[in-house]
Amino acid sequence: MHAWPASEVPALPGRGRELRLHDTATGGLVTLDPGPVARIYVCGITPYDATHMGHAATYTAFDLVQRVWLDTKRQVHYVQNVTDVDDPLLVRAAETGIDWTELAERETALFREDMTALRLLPPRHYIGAVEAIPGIVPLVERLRDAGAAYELDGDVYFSVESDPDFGKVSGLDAAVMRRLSAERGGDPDRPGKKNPLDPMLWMAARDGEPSWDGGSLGPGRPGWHIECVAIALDHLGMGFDVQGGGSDLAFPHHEMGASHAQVLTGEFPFAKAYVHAGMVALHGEKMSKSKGNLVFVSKLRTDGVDPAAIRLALLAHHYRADWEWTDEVLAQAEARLDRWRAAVSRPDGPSADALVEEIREALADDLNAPAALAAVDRWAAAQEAEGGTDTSAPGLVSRAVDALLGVAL
Ligand code: 5CA
Ligand code: ZN
Repeated sequence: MHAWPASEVPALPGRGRELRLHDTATGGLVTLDPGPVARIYVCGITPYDATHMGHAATYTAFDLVQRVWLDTKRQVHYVQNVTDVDDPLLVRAAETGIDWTELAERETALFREDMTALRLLPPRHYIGAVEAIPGIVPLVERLRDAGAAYELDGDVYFSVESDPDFGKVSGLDAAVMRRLSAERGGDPDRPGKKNPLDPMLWMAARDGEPSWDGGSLGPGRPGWHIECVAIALDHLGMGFDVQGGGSDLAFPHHEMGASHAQVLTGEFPFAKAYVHAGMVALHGEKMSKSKGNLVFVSKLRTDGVDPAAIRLALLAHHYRADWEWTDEVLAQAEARLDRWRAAVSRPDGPSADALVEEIREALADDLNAPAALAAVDRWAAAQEAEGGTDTSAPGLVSRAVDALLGVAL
């Protein structure tokens, strides 16, 4: 699949700080130590509806990761998937009478436009589940042949007990895992499973549903977790730096993915850090396609909202916090954008060298975007109150806000 165009990332004087991120597996901050090429996998959308503010917030968090790394003069090898065949997509297609491939293509195209408008840097590899199937089948066969997977009425399940490190990503107890498995796409109550938590690797073809050649597995379609594992192993290999997504992916998705990969390769860990963004709510409930309480990026854009203001609204919240989208959040972001634009449109101003370092330090400290915004606010307030004589300052602020925060002033 093609991704979307990259916006320019201006180079800044000096060098950024090493990134510290909260890792779900260890429950604390880790200082990442990527090589010259940092490797990150961020779980992509299931394209059955448009991008909402929750998606946008999560992808913006991982965009900051890229920007901090780029500022340390590293390259970033970023991979993202599109779950372009899965139950929710097929259900929505059936409900609306739209062909499932058309629905997926339409919503993926809209996602690309939203990402471009929000200046989210594109992944180097943007891979659909369907195009990954030829790589998924041999992985499932290997797991089965190694005794780590078993068949149940033609479907193939992964045995969580085959991974001695199962449970280390989310650190949850079995009862919570079982509840989350039922809520998030698993089938803990299906009779005949060895362990209720075992996730499906390959689903045998169902009447009226799309299916693909599965070699010795028979025709069918892939399970959800193995999709991301196949794509990540193919493009990044084991031990990549960050696996990212919203907090609802910690279990079962990232837990199961890590287990699949660890059993397949005999290596540990799948990712060095598992990083999870908080959930954005609307009217007191998590924004979700299934509940339908959504604010869409594309709708705001159609209403004439500046994408830079949307981005500032997202950045005003720490990525790990759960927060609520309101009209007020957007209004505050629009006012901030106006203040910042006025401040950088003057020919001179207070020196901005310290500001650049403050933004760098804030973002390196577990992506503390609210602290970075507060630092820019202070510079803008000083500019408004007393101005300054540094003719390079407004340009430097524009470039820093663009390069590090992705906001075009
Ligand atoms: N295709 C899978 C990942 S492989 C999937 O979860 N797709 S999704 O469309 O449901 O979600 C895409 C990303 O947005 C995930 O990282 C998910 O955790 C995140 N997300 C979904 N809803 C919210 C929300 N309300 N707030 C924050 N992030 C969210
Ligand atoms: Zn995923």
